Amino acid sequence: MTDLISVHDEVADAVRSGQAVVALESSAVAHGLKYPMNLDTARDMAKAVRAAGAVPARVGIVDGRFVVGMTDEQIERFATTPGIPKVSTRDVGPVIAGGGLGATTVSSTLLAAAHAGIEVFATAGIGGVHFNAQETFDVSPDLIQFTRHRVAVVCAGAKSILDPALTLEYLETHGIPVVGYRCDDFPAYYSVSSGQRNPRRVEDLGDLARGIRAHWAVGNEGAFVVTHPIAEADALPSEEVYALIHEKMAEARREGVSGPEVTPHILGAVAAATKGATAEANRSVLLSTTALAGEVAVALAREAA
Ligand code: PSU
Ligand code: MN
Repeated sequence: MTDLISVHDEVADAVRSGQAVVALESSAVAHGLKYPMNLDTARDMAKAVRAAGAVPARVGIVDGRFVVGMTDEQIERFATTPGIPKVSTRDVGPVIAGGGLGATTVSSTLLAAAHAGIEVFATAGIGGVHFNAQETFDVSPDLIQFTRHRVAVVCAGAKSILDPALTLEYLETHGIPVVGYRCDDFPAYYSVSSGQRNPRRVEDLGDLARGIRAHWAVGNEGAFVVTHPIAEADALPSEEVYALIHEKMAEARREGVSGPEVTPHILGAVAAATKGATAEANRSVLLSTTALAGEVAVALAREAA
């Protein structure tokens, strides 16, 4: 196992001594934003985690090893190498065995984070239940992975290309709490609201941390989702974004885009159509969720299990 997963010393030491650590995915670097914005943003995310008093741990598959706590050089390689495969839970074994690079999604990042003992993870928007999943069965493995690990997931809701109501139903079914940090509405990634409400809201980080600890202390195994929206000033108007997304989804269906291609394809099409406005929003929300995740990790470390 240790041959296959390598945990950076700083991360391993922090976990061992009960310090705050935040895991981050590498799909956002390899696929989410273009160079050089992806690299700048990745660096700023690490700074935001550190500014909150926590240690960042970027996860990716590097030369056939699952790395928890990528170095700046490794992150730069991810930001500049074209065609790194998107690796979700099902892909991890074969990609490691193949010896190459793999950009981990939320689902596979959680696997490595759990192995390293990291309790907090941040992303802009989680994967979820896709629109029309009744026909396509397209439910992100992110949600399934949430049922397997004790990890607090800090995010601005689900990606805007997903059905927020069905995503919340799925999370409820699997006993995954969704708590808005100082917000009523379940956010929508680029937009402040998805039109759905968070099932619960909390005002205070200490209360949030105690709620997370209690959820796990009574025997729950799964994730605990904390939502916080994009800053109002950087948000895109949700009606326009949803209209554009539905247009791009219909185009993608006609072109036969399916499976793991759906998410990067639609996000890319929307970014192109908005001339980068969604990329700017994506950057903003990556930074704000990461900063909050640092604070959540610190609060959680204070409320030791
Ligand atoms: N951002 C992108 N493309 C992606 C992702 C993010 O521009 O592919 C990844 C995220 O890491 C998320 C995953 O976990 O997509 C969800 O993909 P799917 O809907 O295929 O499960
Ligand atoms: Mn899918």
